Amino acid sequence: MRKFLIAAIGVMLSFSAGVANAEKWDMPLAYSATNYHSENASAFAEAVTSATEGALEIVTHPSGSLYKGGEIFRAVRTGQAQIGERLISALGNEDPIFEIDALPFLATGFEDARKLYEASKPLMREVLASRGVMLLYAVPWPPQGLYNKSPVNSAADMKNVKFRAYNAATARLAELMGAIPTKIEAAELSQAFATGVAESMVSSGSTGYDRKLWEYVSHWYDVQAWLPKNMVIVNSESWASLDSATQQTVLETAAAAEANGWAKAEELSNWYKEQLAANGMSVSPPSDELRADFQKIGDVMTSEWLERAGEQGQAVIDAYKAM
Ligand code: PCA
Repeated sequence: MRKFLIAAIGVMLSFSAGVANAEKWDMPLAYSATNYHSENASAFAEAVTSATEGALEIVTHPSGSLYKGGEIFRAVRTGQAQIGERLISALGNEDPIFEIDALPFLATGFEDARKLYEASKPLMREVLASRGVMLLYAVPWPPQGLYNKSPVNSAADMKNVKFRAYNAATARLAELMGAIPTKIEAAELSQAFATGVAESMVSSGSTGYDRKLWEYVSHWYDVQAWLPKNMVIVNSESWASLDSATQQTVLETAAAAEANGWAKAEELSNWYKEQLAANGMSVSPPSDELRADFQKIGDVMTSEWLERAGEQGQAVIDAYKAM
C-alpha cells in the first residue's frame, strides 16, 4: 500500500511539473491553410514549438476555424487567444493609423510597402500596446487589383455592382465608384460569389487564386492600388508570462518569419497572375480612364483619412515620403 502511494504521488508530481512548464497558445488565422500567410504562420509556430522543446507550443487554426478574421483582434486583446493574425487595414475602428495600409496609390510596390511599414510601425506599436497587444511580425499581400464579372473601362461601369469589401476602405472605394459594398470574409468568398451576393471586389491575385475566383468572374485588372499587410500579434499578458529566453526565441523566429513572408509575397505575386490567366481569366492593366478614376478616388480617400488621422497621420506620411 505504502509503495503504491509513493508511486502514485511520484506520478502526480511529475505530471504537474510537466504542466507547469508547458504553455500552449492558440493562434487563429483567417485565411486558408494553403495560403502563404498561413503556411508562414504555421512554420513559425512549429519553429517556436521545436526551439523551446515544447515549453511553448503554438497551435495554428487556419480558415477562420477558431475565430473569423473579424473576431481575431478582440480575441487576442482579451486573451481568449494568446496570439493571432489579422489584416491591419481592417482595424480602422481601433485607430486610423491601421488604415494607412489601404490608401489607394500611397504605396504600390513591395519596396514602398516596406518603407510604409517602417514609417508606420512606431505609432502602430504604440496604439497596439495601449490595447494590450504586441506586434510580432507583418507580411504583405501582393498588389491589389479589381475583379469583375464583365469588362471595366471606367469607374462608371461599376455602378450598382455588388462589391465585396474586406475593410472600411474597400467599402468606401465601392461607394465612391457607385457600387454597393458588402463586407465578406475571405473564407466565405466562394459561396458569396457563387450565390450572387458578390459580383466584384478589390483584392490580390493571391485571394482570387485561393478562392478559385475564375469560376465566378472573368476579369482582373492589375491596378496595383496598395499592398495591405497581415500582422501577427500577441496578448501582452501572455507575452509577459514567458521567461526572457523564450521571449528571445519567439522574437528571433518572428523576425525570420517576417523576412520569409515578404520574400514569398514578392516571389508569388506574378505566379498568382499567371494562375488567374491559366484558368481562363482576362488579366490586364487598367485602362487610362479606370486608372485616373481610381487616382481621383484615392485622393478623396487620402484627404478623408488625413482628417481622421490628424497631425500624427500626416507625420507618418511625411516620414514615409522622406525614406
Ligand atoms: N486578400 C485579403 C485581403 C487582401 C488580399 O489580397 C482578402 O481579400 O480578404
